[in-house]
Amino acid sequence: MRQPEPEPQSFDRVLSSMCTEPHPDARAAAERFLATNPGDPATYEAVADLEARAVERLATLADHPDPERAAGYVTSGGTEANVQAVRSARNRHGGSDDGRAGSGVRHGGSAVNVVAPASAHFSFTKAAELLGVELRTVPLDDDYRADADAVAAAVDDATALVVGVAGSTEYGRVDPIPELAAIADEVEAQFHVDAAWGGFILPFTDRDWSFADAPVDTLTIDPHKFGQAPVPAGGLLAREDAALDALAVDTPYLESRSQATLTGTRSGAGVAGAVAAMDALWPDGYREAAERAADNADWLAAELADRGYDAVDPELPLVAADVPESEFAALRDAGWKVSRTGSGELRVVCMPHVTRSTLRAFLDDLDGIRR
Ligand code: 0PR
Repeated sequence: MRQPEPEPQSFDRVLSSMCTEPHPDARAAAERFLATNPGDPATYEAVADLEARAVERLATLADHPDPERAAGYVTSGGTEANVQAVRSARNRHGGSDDGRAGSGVRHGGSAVNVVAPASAHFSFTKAAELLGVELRTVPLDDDYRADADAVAAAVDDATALVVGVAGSTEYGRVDPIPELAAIADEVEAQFHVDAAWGGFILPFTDRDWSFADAPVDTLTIDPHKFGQAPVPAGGLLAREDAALDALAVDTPYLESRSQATLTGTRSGAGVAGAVAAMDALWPDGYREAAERAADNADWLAAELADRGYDAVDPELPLVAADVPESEFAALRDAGWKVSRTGSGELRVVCMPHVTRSTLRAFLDDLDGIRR
């Protein structure tokens, strides 16, 4: 007997996901390239060309000093990009600048370390476990950003990588990137910025740094989050080829000679979808989405504060507020897909599909629950 077709989750009440409705052009492009594999560029040449375009577009967005020469690739998501950034730094630590393992995992008998703020995504925990490096997490300042003094105190000669977050998962905070870059530079560590979510919003904010002027070595920036591309499409960008060279393994029976990606067969749909989304939306579409999201986040935070909730002032468009457990549970029961921070605040991620009228309906339900 035929089973009824399952329906995907509608985005109507999804308030704390970092995924969103893909742009229609991106959906169509993804479908066209469904059966291609950018992991074998000598066979699937068109998608390999598209991937080069994706990297150039991402590098332009991220203000890379020379987008045409940026290194990088379309990953399966932010997790893979972060794991690979750690792996590249580990392999380069103590070695020559042109890649391949220097002193490798060990440094004078102790494990190589990665220094990251407590706000770093849990993908860094996975990376540390997989790669046998020590993850040193340092406390945040009072406003949920990396505390640069604490980072400076945590680094040493065995530090292969310093991580900064530009758009943290829980509070949407941007770390003091230039300060962290300088600390990494002092101990000759690589510097990685995790802009998996924030990367498509940052160009439209006033910030005091960019890939071009802060010495950022690698950057995570995910089309499948605020880039409005279909899943799976993450992004790893590098200032120079050496970061990717440090990841390359030989591929004896493929026409292409080496592979720097973590996965072998990859989604051509992800690559094509990412390019189509960026072609359609960069820069005006992304600017509009970022500005609308920022307005919505400010509005929602103010509305929640008016109702007496302690709301964290949004930096990037993510609102956190201390809504009591019982009200949170009632909102979930009413079908709102909301989640909580580690310390229990309700989180609303103002993604492009989250409109003002959705937020009004959400507040109406909240008001009903409070009565
Ligand atoms: N870096 C940052 C700053 C992130 O926020 C995330 C994911 C990642 C890296 C990892 O990215 P991938 O999930 O693409 O590997 N942040 C969200 C989170 O963990 C991911 C998410 C997305 C969760 C959609 C739920 C959801 O519906 O909360």
